[in-house]
This record gives sequence, structure tokens and C-alpha cells, in this order.
Amino acid sequence: MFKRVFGFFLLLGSGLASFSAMADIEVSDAKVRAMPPSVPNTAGYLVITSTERDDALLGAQCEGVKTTELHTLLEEGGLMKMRPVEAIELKAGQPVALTQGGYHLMMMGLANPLNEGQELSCELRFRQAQPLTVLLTVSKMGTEQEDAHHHHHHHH
Ligand SMILES: [Cu+2]
Repeated sequence: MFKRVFGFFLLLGSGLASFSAMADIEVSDAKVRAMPPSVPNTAGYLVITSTERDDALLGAQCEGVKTTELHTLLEEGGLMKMRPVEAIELKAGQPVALTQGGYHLMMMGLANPLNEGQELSCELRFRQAQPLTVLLTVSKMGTEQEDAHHHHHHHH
């Protein structure tokens, strides 16, 4: 009899523990590309992991940015083109990287230029998890061409 009661509480305990961990979203490498003051648009990059369950990134709103969209990069007729997407699917436990070659947070209409080293606060919205505020570090980044150039130099 005693054993059975004890077992019941153990089950209840582990059930509660997994429930509280369900909304876990982990974010790393959060940065936003520094642009010349004349360019009112930029892009944000980060790695997102939904640790406990399948989820999806549905949108973002960044401080001092008129519109933030989720974009992907597609090849069309030999050209790389950006397209808005409704959602970025996050499989449980699998990190999804928003990087220069694919998904990104497209920020349009910056109220003020972003200076290198500054942090930009963005609220991310998810299908399941509670909204999450993350800080993106403003960083200088090479263009695609510059990256390709660097690769060439490695061979010397
Ligand atoms: Cu874009």
C-alpha cells in the first residue's frame, strides 16, 4: 500500500517537471547586421532551439523597427531572392539557424541607424511558446562576395 502511494507521487512529480519545461526556447548567436546610416533596412540572425516540443517561429517585432518579417533566401533563375515566410518550423531539440545564407529576420524601416556593438531588443512570437525577448548584437558582417573571397585565400 505504501509503495503504491509513493509511486503515484513520483509520477505526479515528473509530470509537473516536464510541463514546466515545455515552453523552453533557447537562443544563441543573436546578431543584427550593421548597415551604413543611409540604409534603413537590415537583417537579424540567430540560432533557435525549441528544446521540448515541436514549435514554430511566427514573427518578430524589434525596437525602433517599423516592420520585421521572416524571410528565406531562394534561388530563382540563378539569382538569390528573398521571400517572406509565414513560419519557421522548429523541430523539438533541433537547433534552427537563421544565417546569411537562408532564413533571417528582415527589418525594414529603422528609426535610427544601428551602431556596431549596440544591442537591439526583439520580441519573438511562437506557435506554442510564450513570446520571448532577445537582444541582438549589432555586428559588421561580410557580404556573400567577401566570404567567397576569404575562402580563396585559405588555399594559399
Ligand atoms: Cu530579407
